[in-house]
Amino acid sequence: MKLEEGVRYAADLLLSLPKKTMIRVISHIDADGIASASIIALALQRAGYRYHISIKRTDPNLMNELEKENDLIIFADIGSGYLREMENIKSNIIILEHHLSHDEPPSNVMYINARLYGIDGSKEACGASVCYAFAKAIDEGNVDLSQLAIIGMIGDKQHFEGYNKQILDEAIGNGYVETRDEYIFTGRTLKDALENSIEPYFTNFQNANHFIEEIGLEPQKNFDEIDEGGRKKLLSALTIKLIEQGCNEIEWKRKVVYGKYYGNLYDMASKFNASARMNESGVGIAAGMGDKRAVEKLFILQEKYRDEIRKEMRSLEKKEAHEMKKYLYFYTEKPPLSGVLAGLAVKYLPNFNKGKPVLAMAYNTNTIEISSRANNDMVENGINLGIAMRKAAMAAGGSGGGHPIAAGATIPRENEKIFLEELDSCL
Ligand SMILES: [Mn+2]
Repeated sequence: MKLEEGVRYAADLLLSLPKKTMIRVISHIDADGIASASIIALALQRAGYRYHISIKRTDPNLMNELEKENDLIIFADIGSGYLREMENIKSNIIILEHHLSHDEPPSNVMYINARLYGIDGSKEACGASVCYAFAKAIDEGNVDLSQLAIIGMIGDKQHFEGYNKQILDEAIGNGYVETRDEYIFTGRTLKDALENSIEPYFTNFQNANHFIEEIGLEPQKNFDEIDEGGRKKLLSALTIKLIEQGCNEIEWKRKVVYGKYYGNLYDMASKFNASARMNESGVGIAAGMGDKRAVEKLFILQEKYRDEIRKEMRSLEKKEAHEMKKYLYFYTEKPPLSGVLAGLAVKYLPNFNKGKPVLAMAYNTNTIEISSRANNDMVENGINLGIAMRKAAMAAGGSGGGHPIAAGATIPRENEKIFLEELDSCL
């Protein structure tokens, strides 16, 4: 069966309910989850249903917090980890997913996972891709929601391949998005671009004036005002700098996708992500649903979020990594930032770039939240963080999992040592 047929059944189940029925929607707390929730909300609204959305992190208590009585619950970009517990919920459930599952769905659950249809759920379809397929099964006219699906793909760092490519082509074909090749610094002064850049992250750039003047350019000039020769000089100096930082995946130009309603979709994905990390997912969803004021609020959230990341990165630059045989780790006091910090550290910080995955550990009252990140080379050499983190977390009385290149875990505080050692032998 194809994904399009799978979602057809799910759409039929929804449409069998009378209009105005309240549909419960649970989605994941990241950019893909917010894009997914926005797609579902718009599709339900257009079809005449009411809805109540909650954005959740994957937490062992997730199912306990759910009210028991519902006509229909839709899980979007989350749910694969709770199949067994769903048996105890007295309502029908539709799951729209792309994460790995280790269990079979019970009879009250319609489980639509891209992976069950021969699609690679880590690259070729995200939660929002599957939600988009569902929205189109509800109404063919929902093609404009392809823009949100693409925001989800970008948020989950997926590829425009397979099913995702199909959505992108459909979006372009219907005039909802267009792509342009752009320099990553387009539209900003050199000083701003270098000091505020997070992807890529430049070490020692609290003040970049000296670096810019040394190659004969003016810090206050806009990147677009510089002639081709000046740009070449700048980009080659920055390439050398990044190589010195240990980073070899450098892209100065990229294919930027612009959406008719949402502008630069990379930027919107980063805004959705910021709203999730700053605990303001509702603002992200409102923006996803087209609220102009929410878009303005998102801009402010994004600035705050980026400021926090830069602050943490500046202090990480000076920190010494704890080194194990197979990985490195550090402690952070910012649990919501742990994933992004680990990812930036493994990529851009010489003191953390040693050919091993990097973990960020954040203490909560009784638990430790752990995020781990690798790079493409490590994954090609057989590293699978999703499997290793899951095993090590279970050995430490916690839970965990994710993708080969990025995974997370939560464990009881007292079992930190067990976890660290178990992970060293799993990797
Ligand atoms: Mn996702």
